[in-house]
Amino acid sequence: MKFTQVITRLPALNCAEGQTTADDGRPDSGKTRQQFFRYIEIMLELGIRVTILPAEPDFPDAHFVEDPAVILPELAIITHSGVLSRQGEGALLAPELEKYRPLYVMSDKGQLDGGDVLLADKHFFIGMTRRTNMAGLDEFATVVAPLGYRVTPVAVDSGLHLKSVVNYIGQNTLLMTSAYEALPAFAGFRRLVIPDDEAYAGNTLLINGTLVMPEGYPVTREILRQTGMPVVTLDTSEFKRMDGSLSCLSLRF
Ligand code: CIR
Repeated sequence: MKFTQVITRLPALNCAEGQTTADDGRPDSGKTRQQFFRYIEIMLELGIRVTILPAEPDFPDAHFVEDPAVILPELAIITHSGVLSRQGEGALLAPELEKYRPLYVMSDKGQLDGGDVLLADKHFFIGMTRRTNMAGLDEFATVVAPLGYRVTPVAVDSGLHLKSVVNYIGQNTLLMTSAYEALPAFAGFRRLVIPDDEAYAGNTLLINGTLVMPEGYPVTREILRQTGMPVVTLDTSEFKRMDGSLSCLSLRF
């Protein structure tokens, strides 16, 4: 999929107050912003138009814009997060998304975070996690199935979201850890398996033919280099402290 635009949000200075399971110290807000601006710079270098929304200190996770929404060519879906502190973020994004797409707002009957929504061509794989449940998947499916998308649940045993470690990098190829390699759901894909101690690098983004990956994962970098696509790395240490990675920092369309 060719992207022309991303929507992002400036990390709030109290971003350390967001949710996290990582036991890796609190992020520094100044360094978080530096890493965020490098991310923006990479997007601009790749020819993408970038929208930066203002920081939202009442929602210290709100710069992880991937979770409260999913953007498709046909519409945008505001999700219903599985964590209370993030449930207001969709309403903050809605006016921006409405500029580009008709909106569907999910009900509170189920839970779904965008970080669990992996799209490979016209097939959605949805991680079943602490943030996303079957009722959320079912409602999502009622919206996208009539548009020709398939929807398949994927059990996730560890980590925050499915896309924390499994991502589509084009040409029928998924990047993943070994835990997902034998899943029947992914049998039809070429699977590039990265070492467990580099699991964080499973969150690599394909942006118009370039792979954007976190810094410090040499084995994964070599695996990606062998795809023949250019690879760009950036330091994501502060986002990692908050369970965040590259895909969560933007909505791409
Ligand atoms: C959270 O726990 O919701 C945030 N601290 C991190 C969200 C990361 N989102 C993502 O990977 N899609």
